[in-house]
Amino acid sequence: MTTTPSPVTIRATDGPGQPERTPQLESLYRQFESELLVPLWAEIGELMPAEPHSKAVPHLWRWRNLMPMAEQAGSLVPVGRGGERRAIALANPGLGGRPFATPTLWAAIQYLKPYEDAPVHRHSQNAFRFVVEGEGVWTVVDGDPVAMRRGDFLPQAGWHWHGHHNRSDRPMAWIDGLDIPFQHYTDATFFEFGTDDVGTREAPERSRSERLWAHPGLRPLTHLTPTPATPLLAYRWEYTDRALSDQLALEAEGCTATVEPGHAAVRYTNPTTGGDVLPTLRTEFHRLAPDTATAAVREVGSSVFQVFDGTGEVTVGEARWTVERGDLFVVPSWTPLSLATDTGLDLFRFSDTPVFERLHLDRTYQEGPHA
Ligand code: GTQ
Ligand code: FE2
Repeated sequence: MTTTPSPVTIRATDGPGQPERTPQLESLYRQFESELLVPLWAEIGELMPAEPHSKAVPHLWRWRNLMPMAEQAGSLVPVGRGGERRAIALANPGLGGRPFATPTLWAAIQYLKPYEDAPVHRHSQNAFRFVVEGEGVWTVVDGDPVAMRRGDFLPQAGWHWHGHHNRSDRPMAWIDGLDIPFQHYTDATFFEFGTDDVGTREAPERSRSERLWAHPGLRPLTHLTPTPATPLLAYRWEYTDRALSDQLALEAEGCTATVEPGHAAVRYTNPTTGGDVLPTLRTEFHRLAPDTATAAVREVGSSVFQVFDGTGEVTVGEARWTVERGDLFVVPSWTPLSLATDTGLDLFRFSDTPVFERLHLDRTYQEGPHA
């Protein structure tokens, strides 16, 4: 008779509070294994550490390496029903080869050739696009065509129909952020196919969502009920850029406007609540003035950054990189992050912080000033 090996392996460990390793103990452990039981004392160090030790590691992906591969995918890989998107995900080296940038976040480069369509679908995952270069693609969300251009942030809440359409004679690449790993690990994922064609060839300058919602401080009286995700489908670069340059100018005039000297920052928000744009994702834009260094900060939860402009030095835990336009890097939970720049540095950031805040598991720790 063959016995199926137990998926449980108990490692005997030494140390305070650990049992003496006798043959009787080994025999008890084999009984535990065959009955699918695991004692806390063998796992406590990993399961209940004093503070988070992420399996994800700090990592940097260079835009100048990603783009040529996205272009090659453009000539080798069709975009259509089944594969759905020509999207290439960042796989954190600490996460076992899964296409996950962090335990909760998906980050991918997506590429569409001239006049290509990515078919309509919807899913429970929350998503957004951020554009570091190029233009010409309209993302069509529930039939509303939204132009994508450099610097624009385009959120798209879960369970809304969406497809993408390249209206131009040039290819375009951008990044996608989604909560795919979070919904995967928690078994919360739903998905549905829509039409193969994005349906509309309209390419309006302004989407219907912007005409309704993109007026600062003005709420349409027809839409006074708060919604869990933002109804605004495009946060345009001209507003983000001006908000950040105004913060730095106000700081120079002696007003409190920056998070620390030379460090301007904005959060993209849902105009119906003032909270985060998407239930699971926080998105921000940070601008460091020339010759600025930030204090090291640790936070519960993970982030992905993309350099939008400028150059700088990024330190994440033990890792340190010199970064430039388009580069993407990961900050795992509770790993200190500090930034420094001579030239000035513009950074887009997304994180899973809303999940932790909602569950009252959020913590932040600011270390001393950056040396
Ligand atoms: O553009 O709809 O990177 O559904 C991953 C899943 C992009 C998208 C991704 C998606 C999309
Ligand atoms: Fe999608």
